[in-house]
Amino acid sequence: MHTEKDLEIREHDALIVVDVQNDFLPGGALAVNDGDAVIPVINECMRLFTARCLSIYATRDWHPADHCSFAENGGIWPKHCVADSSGSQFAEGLRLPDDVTIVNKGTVSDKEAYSGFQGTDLADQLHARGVERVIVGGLATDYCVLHTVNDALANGFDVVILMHAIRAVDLDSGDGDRAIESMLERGARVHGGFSLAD
Ligand code: VGL
Ligand code: ZN
Repeated sequence: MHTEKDLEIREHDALIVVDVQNDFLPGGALAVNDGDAVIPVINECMRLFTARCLSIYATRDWHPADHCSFAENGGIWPKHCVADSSGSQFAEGLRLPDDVTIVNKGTVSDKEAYSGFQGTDLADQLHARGVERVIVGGLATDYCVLHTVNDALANGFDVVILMHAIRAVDLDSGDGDRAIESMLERGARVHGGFSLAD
């Protein structure tokens, strides 16, 4: 569904890898079903970006231990991605390049921040590097991918979502599909695979 021909990666593209952290993987505190399936797809995409000297950003959920999103503090989520904990580390199999830019979010106790743009300088960094289009993959489709994509669009970037590089929490079944529909309605595009432009 929605899958178009392979994406051609080009100049002025940047890759945003959203929250591929242990707590969102099978066995983690807020495990996303099949979440580890995104890793090889994102690794391949990172390889192509690196070969082209294009920027790669990796967001991570980086919460204080008393974060408001945790059930023990009245929020809706189990305690997850506490800064520097093992659950907050990037997935072991994720092959981030040495020059990746890491973006921490959700770092303030009383503020939820699903988007990599919220409370960060990600938009400024992308604009400063002349980025026009962002390619997005990671976890989870219905929360941090959704909000990151919406903010990227609101900040004037074209957005491509890598369908094979996202997975949903699906607290209510269909949440992930509805998130994809709403991102498309706002102007995001979807691709199944990718290739290098000549
Ligand atoms: C996320 C729920 C809570 C996400 C982060 O990365 O999608 N979801 N915190
Ligand atoms: Zn969180």
